Amino acid sequence: MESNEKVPYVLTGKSHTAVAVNAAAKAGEWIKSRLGAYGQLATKSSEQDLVTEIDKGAEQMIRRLILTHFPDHAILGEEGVEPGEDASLHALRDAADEEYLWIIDPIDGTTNFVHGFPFYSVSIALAKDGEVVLGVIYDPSRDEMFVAEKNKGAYVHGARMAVSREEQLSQGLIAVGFPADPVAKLPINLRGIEALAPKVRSLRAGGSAALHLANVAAGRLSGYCEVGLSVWDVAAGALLVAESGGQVTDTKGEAYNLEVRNIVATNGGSLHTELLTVLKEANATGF
Ligand code: 2AM
Ligand code: CA
Repeated sequence: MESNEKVPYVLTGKSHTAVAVNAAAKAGEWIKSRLGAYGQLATKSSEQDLVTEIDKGAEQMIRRLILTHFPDHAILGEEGVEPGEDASLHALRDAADEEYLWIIDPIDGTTNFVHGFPFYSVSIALAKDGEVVLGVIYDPSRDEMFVAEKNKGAYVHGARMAVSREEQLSQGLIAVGFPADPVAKLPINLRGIEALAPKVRSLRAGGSAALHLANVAAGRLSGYCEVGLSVWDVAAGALLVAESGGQVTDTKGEAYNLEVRNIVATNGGSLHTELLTVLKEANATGF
């Protein structure tokens, strides 16, 4: 192989992890190749909630790859579910009895993808008996593959990841979000943003929940919080953060589970507690 030739993310064998990594890499490469050529743009639950043919095509691609290897597994994908909060919760509850449930977001950060802003990702998680055991997030723009297996740590480019070490919010770089629901969720997040801004080193809003979580896991962000997300936005990233030594809870401080929509993920410890307190005092937990 020539030294400048790209090494593809192809794992041999058909373990759950190999299939997830290969599916994320294949979908990610295709998505990136279609940047700026996404065809028709449609909206879902609101004017801010975008979907393209690339989202749907990528989900199909990932579904097919998974079912080729694991035909009896269940799949919950963003583009296979009706838009809206209740629909996604119902879909999750319908799948609650499945032993193996794959949870897919073919493009997390579709708005960025549409605008050509290079911060979007493919997110694939596998839950066994309702608990996430595998999380894979691929960032095509930076060609970074984030992989976590339950109790086996989290890796990027094959190197073990660890969360950052800031202990105080005042030293923290914290990511937040502007959710696609402008009526119910945006005002809650804005209260949190206003309360956090003067207390942190700085805030960032990249526009992909999954990539925020991957970057918390990699120690590049101290934490991330957002109210009103869906299971496919956070399932893989939650395991990445936990396996990197961080902490993932809802905005009340309860441990992460698949139904959590209001998320706080940090490097853990006192910074996590501080962030929860700020959100509570600002009436920005979403509960
Ligand atoms: P998406 O690009 O897959 O839609 C940005 O704040 C985050 O919110 C992104 O991760 C984005 O994911 C997610 N998001 C966008 N629309 C959403 C919706 N209707 N419900 C929940 N999350 C949404
Ligand atoms: Ca999506």
